[in-house]
Amino acid sequence: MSYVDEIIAMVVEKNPGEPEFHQTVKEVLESLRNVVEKNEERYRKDALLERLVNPERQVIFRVPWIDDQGRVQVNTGYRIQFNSAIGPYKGGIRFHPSVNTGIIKFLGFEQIFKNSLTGLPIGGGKGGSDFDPKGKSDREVMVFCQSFITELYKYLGANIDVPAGDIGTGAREIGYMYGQFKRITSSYEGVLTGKGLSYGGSLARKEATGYGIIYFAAEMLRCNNSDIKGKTVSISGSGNVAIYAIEKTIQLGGKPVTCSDSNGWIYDPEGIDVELLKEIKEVKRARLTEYAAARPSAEYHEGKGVWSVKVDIAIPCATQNELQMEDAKQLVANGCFAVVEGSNMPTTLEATEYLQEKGILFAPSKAANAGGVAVSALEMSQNSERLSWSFEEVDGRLQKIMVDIFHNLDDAAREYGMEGNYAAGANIAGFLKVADAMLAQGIV
Ligand code: NDP
Ligand code: 2IT
Repeated sequence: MSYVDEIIAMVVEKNPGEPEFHQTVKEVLESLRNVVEKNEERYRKDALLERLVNPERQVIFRVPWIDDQGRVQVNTGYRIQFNSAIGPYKGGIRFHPSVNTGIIKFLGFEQIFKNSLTGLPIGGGKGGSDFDPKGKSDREVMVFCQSFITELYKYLGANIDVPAGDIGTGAREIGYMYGQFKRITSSYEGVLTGKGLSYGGSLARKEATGYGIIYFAAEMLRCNNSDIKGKTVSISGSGNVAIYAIEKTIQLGGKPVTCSDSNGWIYDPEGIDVELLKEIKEVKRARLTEYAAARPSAEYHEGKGVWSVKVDIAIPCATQNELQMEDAKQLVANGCFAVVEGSNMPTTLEATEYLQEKGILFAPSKAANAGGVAVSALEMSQNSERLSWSFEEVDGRLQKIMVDIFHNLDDAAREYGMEGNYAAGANIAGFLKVADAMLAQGIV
């Protein structure tokens, strides 16, 4: 059995009931076959792949809190510090009822390579809880966040582990966690990113993931003799990532015609009204039915269906495995020519293979959505030097980072004989830097 196959089999055996983690390990390691074969002796000697797929540290803890009825609620908290070869652990915190060990492990593993691709000194980590902020009062969210960080703070630090937002965790939650961290430690440090602008946050962090996705897409299209201008685009989700991907698409002359939440989806043939969407999601925290009610051109549909709309470009921005084989077939049949992954691992393995076989331009999430964590790393830099950069400064750096990521993975794919396979290029380029650092640092 090859080294790669041995490791995949070991991961499946040693991590039962964690299908998302198996999926990412398979996806990454399969595309590293050529690289691993070239260096097999050295990698085996140092058990490089065994160490890569085993998190450096995993913390799982109880999060008790009291709801508005005076009842005690108990959730589970997680932080997986996956790899610190190139910098302190860095990655988001997800609050969603579906969160479990396998989901946090998949997100943490992806984060290692994503963070490496940014070119900035950040290692990979991820955390979260099965807590659902939806429908909770502000007080309930606050006391939950305080309880969560009261346990987790022991493992955090500006040079140790720096969490940020993800699904269900935005500026409100980061603020409550930051306040409690500061209270417990008496230390004012850049220990979380995505902070509010009045207490150490970075301009353009809120926009960074969505804008970065579109900057990446624009460069990929440019290098394939195309353009976003004049293209129709389907986007899923209606959270932080979706909203700013929609906004930048419009700014670059494209027309986003869909968005979704966990209840249903919108088709708006005149183009999504992003200001209305922001008002409903960021201010009112309401459902998409309100969008349809306020916008005569929009249709609201219950359930799933965003990928059934005829578009040129599809950009999933909600959650993992939201774009499946049937969706991929429908997109191709409708003439879609590019899929840009905004959410983490939105496309199943078989749907990815199908899209690639059909010659669809396919931008993998660990590259396309790296703008969020990249600007988080810029927030860390600003906190370290106790200065704040202008929006233009941060946005300019973000654009350059996204363009550089595209060329880095495009070059890596070519060098290893997989031209145009951007998913493989991202895995190879991300891996090589981390592997080099791990080998240099000895058996740790
Ligand atoms: P938000 O919580 O702001 O928004 C998530 C959106 O996706 C909501 O519209 C939500 O609907 C929908 N959604 C979430 N889970 C499901 C589900 N199981 N089924 C259907 N719809 C769902 O999160 P973000 O926008 O921050 O994150 C979106 C994706 O982008 C995630 O994969 C995240 O990991 C990834 N990402 C985020 C980054 C960031 O900086 N925030 C950076 C890089 C990647 P509803 O409100 O009804 O639940
Ligand atoms: O998936 C991700 O890259 C994030 N949720 C952002 C992580 C971060 O540290 O900004």
